[in-house]
Parts: sequence; C-alpha cells; structure tokens
Amino acid sequence: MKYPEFTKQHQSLMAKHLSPELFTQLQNVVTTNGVTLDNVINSGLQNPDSDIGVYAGDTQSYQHFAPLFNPIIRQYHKFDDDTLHTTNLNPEDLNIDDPDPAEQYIVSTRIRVGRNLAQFPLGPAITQPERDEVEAQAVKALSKMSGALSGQYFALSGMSDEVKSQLINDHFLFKAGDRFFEAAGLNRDWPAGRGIYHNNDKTFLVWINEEDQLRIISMQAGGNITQVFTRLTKALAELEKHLSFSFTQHLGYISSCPTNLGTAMRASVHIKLPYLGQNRELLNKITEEHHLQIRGIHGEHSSSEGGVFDISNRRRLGITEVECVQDLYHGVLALIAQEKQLS
Ligand code: ADP
Ligand code: CIR
Repeated sequence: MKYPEFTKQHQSLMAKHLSPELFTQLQNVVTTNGVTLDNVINSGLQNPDSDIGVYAGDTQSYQHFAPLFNPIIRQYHKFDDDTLHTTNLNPEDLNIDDPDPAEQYIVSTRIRVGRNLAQFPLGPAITQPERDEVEAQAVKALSKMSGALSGQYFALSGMSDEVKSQLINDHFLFKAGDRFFEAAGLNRDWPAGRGIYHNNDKTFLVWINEEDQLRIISMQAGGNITQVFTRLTKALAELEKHLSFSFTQHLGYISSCPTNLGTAMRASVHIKLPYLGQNRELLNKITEEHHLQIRGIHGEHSSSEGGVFDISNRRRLGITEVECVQDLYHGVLALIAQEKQLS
C-alpha cells in the first residue's frame, strides 16, 4: 500500500491528520480481527467529501491506530486524550422542560444510542456468521421486553418494498446503500442480519446491524424530551440485563464511527424554523454556540425541507448523556427565541 493520493477535494479530518510519516508508522499495523490502516481510511479515501473519513473495525482499532484516531476524536468531541468518560443515564438529573409546550415549532423528538456487543468485532470487520449471531442475541434480548416496550422484530430480508419505503419515509427505518458505509465494509452481505424491532406505537425502536450492531431509539411527536429520554433509559436498563456492550473507561461506548464514541447518543428534534432557516449564518452561529449539529429531515447527508431542520447534539464523548440532552434543550430554546424574533 502506497501513501494515498489525496486531492483538493479530500477535506476530511483523516486527510488532514494522515501525514506521510504517520502513514509509514501505521501501514503494517493489524489488529487481532485483521483490521488494517487500509480498512480504517478507505471510506474517507473513496468519498472525498467525508467530514471524518475513518471507521474502526474493532475496539483495538482505537488503540492500535490511536495516532490517527486520537487527533480526530480530540477535534470532533473537544476531548483530551487523558480524560475518562463518564455516564449518566438518570432522567432525574435532567433540568429541562418541554421547550415548545404549544407545539408550534417542534414536530418530533428522537434520542438514539449506538451499542455493540463486547464479544464481536464492529460492523466493518464482522463476519457474516458473527453478524447473524449478533442479530440472534439482540432479538432474544428484545423478546424479553415488556409493557410499553414490547414489540416485534422485522428482518429486512423478509420485508416488502412497500413496507420498507413507508418505514423510511416515516423516519423509523434506515436506508440502504450509504456510500460511506459501503467503502467501510459496513454493507457486506446486505440485507442479511439486518432488521428493525419496534413497539406498537413506534416510540421504541431498535435497528440491528446497521452502522452499529444496535441503534436503540426512543421517539415521539412533539417536544417532550424528558419523556423520550426516560423511555430510552428504561429500555437500556432492560437490555443491559441480557447483553454485554463494548465499553472502555476512556472512550465510553465503542462505536464504528469515532463521532459516536462515549455516550453514542444523538438527541434530536425536527424543528420548524422557516425564518431562521433563511438566515443560515445566524442559524449556524446559534447551533455552534450550543454544540449542535444541523442535518436534513431524511437523516444524515439529506437536506432540510419546508424550513424543517434536524437539530441534535454534536458532542458525545467526555460529556454525560444528561449533558447531551441539556445541550439540545438549551440550543433549542435559543433557536425558538430567535425564530420568534424574526417572525
Ligand atoms: P442516526 O440518527 O441514527 O445517526 P440519521 O441521521 O440518518 O441517523 O437519522 C435516522 C432517521 O431518523 C432519519 O429518517 C431521520 O429523519 C430520523 N430522525 C432523526 N431525528 C428525528 C426526529 N427528531 N424526529 C423524527 N425523525 C427523526
Ligand atoms: C463522514 O466521514 O463524513 C461520514 N463517515 C460520516 C461521519 C459522521 N457524521 C457526522 O459527523 N455528521
């Protein structure tokens, strides 16, 4: 393998940090699951428009390729290499209200966390039998959920195109064919081993074997963030009785993309900002001040429609889950206050 031919279009944190010296240092490193530098950087190489450009194939990738991952993690999360990550999933520690009780601005609220099983490689390096085993273990654990969290698992391979499209359009299911995942090896054997579990109301959902082995999701219409967080924490406590998740004291919950390390939590609202949405400079300024990220309403790499934006916490590592939610809450209050002023 030669030093990659980066073009002017390669603007990712990977392209920025992978110097020829670092490349030489890491080019022959291999983890116990066979993950190489080539595997780690391929998504960013094949997709010059990547923001980050790296994926980990296992927990060891974060250690063996630390000279590349660490500066990326530091920059994205504003997290120091010698800091320990702390978890707080106690809803009683939240100090928030519904930021939009009249339901004028917030269409819906969603909080998800990524989780991976401790005994398997991550999605980019997992084998098909291992992936099937993850699916089996997750489905077994989910079958034990009770009350409002009880539901059913739907394998992607057994789903009609009609049902799939409806679930995607309604924001419940992941899409196929992500080119960043493709180059990272995350789409191998698609759709085998992938699927979605959900309760009757579709307020509690679990994606199996997408970017992470589990994406555990709580969502509902309106802006009651506390209800959404509380449901998620209850579900997590139940699942942890049956599943053992990858976690290190330094990096928290381990995820395939370094942006998801730590809490692995993305707390988001779909919010109507028709006036502020026309002043992107001001919108960007407020979201940056509150450590928030703007996405379109059909997920990552989609655009906003009709003045509705997906606004979520950007930082996930080195702050607790409660703090992620506080970031969202304070930012959303500021956005609504500005939107009111402009209208
Ligand atoms: P993830 O959140 O898992 O990183 P995406 O950004 O691709 O992945 O979003 C996944 C799906 O969740 C998309 O269909 C997106 O529109 C939907 N979604 C995200 N936030 C909300 C929200 N607050 N309300 C409704 N749907 C949402
Ligand atoms: C990238 O490098 O741009 C993709 N692999 C996605 C990275 C995480 N997404 C994000 O921060 N918006």
